[in-house]
Amino acid sequence: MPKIQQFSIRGDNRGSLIALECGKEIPFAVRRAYYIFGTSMGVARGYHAHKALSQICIAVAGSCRMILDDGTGRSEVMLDRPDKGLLIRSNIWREMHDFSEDCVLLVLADSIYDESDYIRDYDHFLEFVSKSKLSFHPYDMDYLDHSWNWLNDPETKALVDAGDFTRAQQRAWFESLSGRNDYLVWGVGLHNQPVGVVGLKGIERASAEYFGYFGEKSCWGKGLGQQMLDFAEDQARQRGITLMRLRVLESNTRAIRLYERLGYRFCATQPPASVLMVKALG
Ligand code: T46
Repeated sequence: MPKIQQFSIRGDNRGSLIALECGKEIPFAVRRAYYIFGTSMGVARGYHAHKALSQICIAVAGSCRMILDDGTGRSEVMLDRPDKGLLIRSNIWREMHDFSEDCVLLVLADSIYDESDYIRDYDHFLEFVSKSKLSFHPYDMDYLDHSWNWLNDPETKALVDAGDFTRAQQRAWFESLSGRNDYLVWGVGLHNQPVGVVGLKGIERASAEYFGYFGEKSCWGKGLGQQMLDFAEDQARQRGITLMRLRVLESNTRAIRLYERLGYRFCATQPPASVLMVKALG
């Protein structure tokens, strides 16, 4: 579960230097930095999760032990080197222990401070993650039927920028899937109910285009989109894909904010109303 970013040390005979750039070593736009230091012996910190925040923690001096918990299991990471960054996404309970006297823990965050983003009670955290855990399934006839309804809703259709298609064309597309190696699609579920679709298209060699949407509007604005992207990126990495593209309507500012937060950068505009964003998968 813990994602460690290894940073390059640019050293010479005068000493060492580490440079961190957004979009390279830091997979999001940094909007805040803070550092924790002078922690008294035996004091533990943290004991909370974030609903949306992503952060990278670096022990630029000294060491501390981090415990991360995703609601299903715990893991530990010793942060004891300035060239090691620990990426902590949302919905992860964190605890910090065993601070060395000289520890300076630098934290780079993708948002400004917002107390309402904290979950400071462990039972509340467990409830929050279990309520909002998406599941991913083979795209079957049931999802095909749901997609028909979802993509015939004018609001969803406009947001997804889907063209017109008939039921027969949709069926022919579905039947073509098993023979294609440039296209992958999964159904997305919440509490065992179909709620959306996620996939990779235009797969060629090391690059692919991400697509995903929630057909069930009850899922909109709940901060669930990150799980779809995490899933698609994992699937892409497993297939040796190193460059992810995506297209989004310029007017879909909520989605653009999420993509930026997860490390996607504007690459080009796609007339009449879309933008192309890209991300190098680490
Ligand atoms: C996290 C871990 C790794 C602010 O006013 N602005 C800030 O940006 C932050 C981070 C904190 N504060 C205030 C809020 C509290 O009154 O500073 C005080 C200490 O914060 P907290 O008790 O949340 O500190 P930690 O060390 O338990 O947790 C911090 C971060 O809050 C948290 O996001 O992931 O470090």
